[in-house]
Amino acid sequence: MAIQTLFGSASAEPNLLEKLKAGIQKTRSGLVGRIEEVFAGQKEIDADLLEELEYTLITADLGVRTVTEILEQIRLGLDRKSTGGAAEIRGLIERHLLEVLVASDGPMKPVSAPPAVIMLVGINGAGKTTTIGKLTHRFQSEGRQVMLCAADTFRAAAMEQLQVWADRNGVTMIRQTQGSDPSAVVFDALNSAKARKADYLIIDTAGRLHTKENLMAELDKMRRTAQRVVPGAPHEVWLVMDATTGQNGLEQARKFTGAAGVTGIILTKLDGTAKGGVAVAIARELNLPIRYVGVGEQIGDLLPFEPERFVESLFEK
Ligand SMILES: Nc1nc2c(ncn2[C@@H]2O[C@H](COP(=O)(O)OP(=O)(O)OP(=O)(O)O)[C@@H](O)[C@H]2O)c(=O)[nH]1
Ligand SMILES: [Mg+2]
Repeated sequence: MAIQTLFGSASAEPNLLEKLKAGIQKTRSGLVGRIEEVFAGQKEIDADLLEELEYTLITADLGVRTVTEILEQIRLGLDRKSTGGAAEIRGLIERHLLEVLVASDGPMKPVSAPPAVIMLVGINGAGKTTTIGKLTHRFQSEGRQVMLCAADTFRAAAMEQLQVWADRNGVTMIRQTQGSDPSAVVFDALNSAKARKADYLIIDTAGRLHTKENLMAELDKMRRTAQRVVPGAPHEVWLVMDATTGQNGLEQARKFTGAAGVTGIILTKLDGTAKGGVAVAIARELNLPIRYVGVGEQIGDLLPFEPERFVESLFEK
């Protein structure tokens, strides 16, 4: 089993599927477990049962459009007598979720000359800084040299928090004093990363509300600064989204994708919610690939996302 990286594919850890299953256990029981319950003891698939099924899918936060399509397909199948039992309906749901996730998925554009510059953006507390700590660990285990850029110069203790992750991973972090212009830190860090021939430079940004236009413009300035030092940078801008916020996060996300040139999603805190189905709604509504999912607070709790593996980990017994 291989996983995709910005420098080509790498071999995945052998127990990736098991880790994913454990990480999304709440969603497994909240979605697939409840689908089983809907069918349990029912001999006939009638209107009541379909309504209950619809309710279950909606509560799992899959998104109304996807749920409506699934129900239409089931009804059509029943009319034509091509869909009969629980197993078939379950298979139909699984296939449809995969189809939706695949439609917004796509490979990362490989970076030909390092440093690969990745910027993480998102609202306050989504998990950006923690995710950078985990990404660093992951990239290092893929044999890459990583550097960090502390461009959250706003919040007190933000730089210290990132420094803890830098120390834990034994990597260099570029910082300035609190309150300095984030773009100036980006400029310094990119030059450093170039000089030291780092493979990755990961930029931590301050959490911000999508409604603050000056702060959104600041992200754009950081991108333009990066571009001046390393053509093509930032190669990836990942929007970090908290899965427990569910579909309420979609409106914020749309603003970020518009203002910050987001290229992919990292969905955090999947371990803490039964509404992990929101991955489907997010990928679909933003039409962006999900790159990683966060399944805990520890350094190893960030897993690469891949539609087939995700759906399999949800439905596999
Ligand atoms: N359970 C769980 N907790 C997580 C996950 N990712 C992050 N967290 C926790 O979420 C909290 C916020 O994480 P941060 O990394 O500080 O979030 P941030 O986006 O950098 O926050 P700001 O810099 O304030 O915008 C911390 O307590 C993390 O440990 C995850 O995948 N699962
Ligand atoms: Mg942070």
